[in-house]
Amino acid sequence: MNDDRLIIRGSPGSPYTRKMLAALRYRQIPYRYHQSPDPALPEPKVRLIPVVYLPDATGARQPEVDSTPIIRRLEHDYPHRQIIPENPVVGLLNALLEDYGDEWLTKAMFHYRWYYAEDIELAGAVLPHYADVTQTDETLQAMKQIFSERQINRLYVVGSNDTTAPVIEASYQRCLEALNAHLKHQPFLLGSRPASSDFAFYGQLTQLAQFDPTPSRLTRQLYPRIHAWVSKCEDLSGLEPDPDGFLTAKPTSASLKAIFTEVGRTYVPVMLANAEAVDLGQLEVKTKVDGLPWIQTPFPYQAKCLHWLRQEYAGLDETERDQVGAVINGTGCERLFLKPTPQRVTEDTKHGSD
Ligand SMILES: N[C@@H](CCC(=O)N[C@@H](CS)C(=O)NCC(=O)O)C(=O)O
Repeated sequence: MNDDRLIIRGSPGSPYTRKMLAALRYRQIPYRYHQSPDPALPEPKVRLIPVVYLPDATGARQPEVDSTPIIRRLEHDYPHRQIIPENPVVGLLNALLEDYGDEWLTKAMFHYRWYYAEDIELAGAVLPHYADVTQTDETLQAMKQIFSERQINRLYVVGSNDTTAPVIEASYQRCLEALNAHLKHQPFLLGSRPASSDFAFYGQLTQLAQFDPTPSRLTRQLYPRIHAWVSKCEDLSGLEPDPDGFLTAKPTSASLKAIFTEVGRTYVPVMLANAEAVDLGQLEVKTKVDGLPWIQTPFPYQAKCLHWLRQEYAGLDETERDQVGAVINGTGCERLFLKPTPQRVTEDTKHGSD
């Protein structure tokens, strides 16, 4: 039998896998979910999950990693129930929020999981089972040790350290506050239907709000609405989207602006400082976030993300830029687009976030 369902390989503990799966479910795209490698399928060049196997020009399945471009390719291949708003202004706002979810919220996710003893203990105990629940207790115990040590040693990748811990944690809490206030008015970030940015937030929050003890306790206690939102977003296959469900080009809601204010306060200075450090070949990113020091190893993939966002902004006409400005001016996000300097774009990709 010819099975042309899409194949996705990933793991329940991977926020980007959860992002991709939820997007596929909402989009009603038939898929097969593999939770371990299939020797019959090629491995991607960059060893990340999720891996989505997409047909090339000859119909052969090719492994692709990186949820953001994969989502855009699927918009083209399956033109129903789309999650990239057609309006270029709302599209840009969505791209920015998606990137914040993928590249900033993931710092909180990885930080909480591998920084505190209680969280390390749970992740270390549970995650190795995802490869195979029938492994012996001895093997699982050995995996716990190896995997935890490896991940703790990689905290530097997302910029989690003793200096940045207070910034990351305060930012997670403010993000929840802003999201909670926004969800009082509308079910999704950009209207009454979900966009790719919702799935980006959802992916990270499957772990932060529902798995890792420290951040999930906080989320459950203070923001039950967000806990529920995450559960609802898991399977939106039955939601009938209103064709006009995305915000119009002039989204004016104060609660949306508050989310962008949070983005501008944390993600923006770090993305700008990181891109500059990558561009200048520096060994350290050093900046201030919210008046507090931020130090991390440069992350070339995130410089590439900034480049993509600037490219999208550069494609807007004058009126559209003014409309974007009406939402983001004064939030700090406008700084991303002040000086579209050419970036040195490298071929690496990000890694290390589950
Ligand atoms: N930008 C990628 C990020 C994917 C990513 O970082 N995946 C993590 C798991 S959530 C990973 O595979 N890390 C490498 C590892 O754990 O070995 C995406 O959006 O898909």
